[in-house]
Amino acid sequence: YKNPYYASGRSVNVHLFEWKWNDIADECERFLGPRGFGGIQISPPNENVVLWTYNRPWWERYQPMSYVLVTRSGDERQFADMLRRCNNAGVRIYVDAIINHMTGEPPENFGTAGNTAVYRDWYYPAVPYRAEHFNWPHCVIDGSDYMNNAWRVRNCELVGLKDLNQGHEHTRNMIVNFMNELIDLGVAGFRIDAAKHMWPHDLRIIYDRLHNLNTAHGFPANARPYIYQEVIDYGGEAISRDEYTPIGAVTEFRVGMELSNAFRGNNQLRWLTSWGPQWGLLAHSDALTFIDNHDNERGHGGGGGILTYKEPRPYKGAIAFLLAHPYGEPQIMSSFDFWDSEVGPPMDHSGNIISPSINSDGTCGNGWICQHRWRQIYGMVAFRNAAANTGMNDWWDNGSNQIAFCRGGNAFVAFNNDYWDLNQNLQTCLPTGRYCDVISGIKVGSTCQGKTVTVGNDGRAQIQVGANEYDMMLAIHIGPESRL
Ligand code: QV4
Repeated sequence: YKNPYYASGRSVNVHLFEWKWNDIADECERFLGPRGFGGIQISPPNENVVLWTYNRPWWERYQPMSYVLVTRSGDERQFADMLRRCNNAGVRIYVDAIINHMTGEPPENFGTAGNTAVYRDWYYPAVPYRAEHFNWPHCVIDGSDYMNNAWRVRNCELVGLKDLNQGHEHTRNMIVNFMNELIDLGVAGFRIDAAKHMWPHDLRIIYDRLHNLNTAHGFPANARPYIYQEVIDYGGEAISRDEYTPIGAVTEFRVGMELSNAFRGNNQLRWLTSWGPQWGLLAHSDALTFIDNHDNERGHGGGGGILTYKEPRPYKGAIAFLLAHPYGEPQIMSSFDFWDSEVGPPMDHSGNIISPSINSDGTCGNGWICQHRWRQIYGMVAFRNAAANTGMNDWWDNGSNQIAFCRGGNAFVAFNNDYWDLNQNLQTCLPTGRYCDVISGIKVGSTCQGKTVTVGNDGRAQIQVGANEYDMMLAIHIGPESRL
């Protein structure tokens, strides 16, 4: 369950938060496929309650009404078409699976596929679930439970969301059937929402009943779905991330916390020489790594202080480090613009999601941020692909916030988060030649629009990153995007 089964030569998962299936299919063919992205995390594909009361917040999708594949992102036909087109483009799809709970007791009672429920009776006819399929006695998690009561965190409701009992055979069957339908349609794996709120032994039974990935979509025989479980663990709680690593990968929230802290200038970059498990992080193969996610970029789910698109310079620095370093399986966020933590995606008066437009410079419009289309970010995706499975070597630092390292003999990166310029002769580990920095500009034909770096016979080059430059890093590699 810990292999994302990316197509060969690819890496990096991008969360296309609230995107429509048709737009994702287009994005796979016109951008993500050609740029070497490995996969996409999509918003929940199953029916959710419609909440006009709150002007259709993004979080209505975390309140399932049924497992019917109809949402604001599209219907089952569009979903299947997206899978076919993205898998053909070499880009895998991972589903955000909401299997801990159903709705709360919202003021409205219509789902995106037109189904209803009897909330007071825990009755969801379109699944079907009845009261006996939920955890009893009824209780709601208190803040203090996280510190001292693992049982209540798993058996009581998360913010009043009706809490399914994954120990019940019928409940498990409904969940397994839902997930297997998605696997058969071509998905490569799942983000398990609210995994902390479910018992690991119940989850294991569910995972073990999942089908192998669909070979008709290009997966190898006997491939198991990639599973990354949402467990927020900054330490000190009754439930630990380590209870979940025996059954799948886990979201490593400490990565975003530590790198946000460092790239904000609150911890010297030189300490990153030991980045990885020595920082108290999960083992490499257990960790799904990221800076921000859809919750903490807007202050949901606790743990503030995370860099987001709203602080672009340090954010891009942190993401560049995340993608340059071999540790973990990285994911990047692709957001819509928001001014309020509850507001949903760009939509028209009927509640239909408005598609992102693509500007002439390749960035997005219509309210979509599209971090994955930022040059500094997609440039680092190509860097990571060129680095392939090499390790980190030839670390250099100035004893402060200027650092540099190589990825085998394939790639080189330098960062300058000091208030003075970086201007050093450094070992790049690259073959002699000229390279285009993928941060300050792109290569167009055979010309470099950004900085050019000349590597000598000894692998060394003069590296310059001024303190007042637009970006704090420089990255070169052996791939066609950088080699001149
Ligand atoms: C309200 C009150 C509760 C009360 C309840 C009673 O706040 O105190 O008990 O009414 O009915 C929405 C509202 C929330 C409301 C709840 C139920 O925001 O105010 O409770 O609905 O009606 C997202 C949002 C939540 C949202 C939820 C469902 O973040 O605000 O709740 O969707 O729509 C912990 C968990 C972690 C979780 C994180 C947010 O350990 O698992 O909190 N993260 C995941 C997702 C997240 C999602 C959920 C879990 C739930 O990433 O996006 O919550 O699926 O850290």
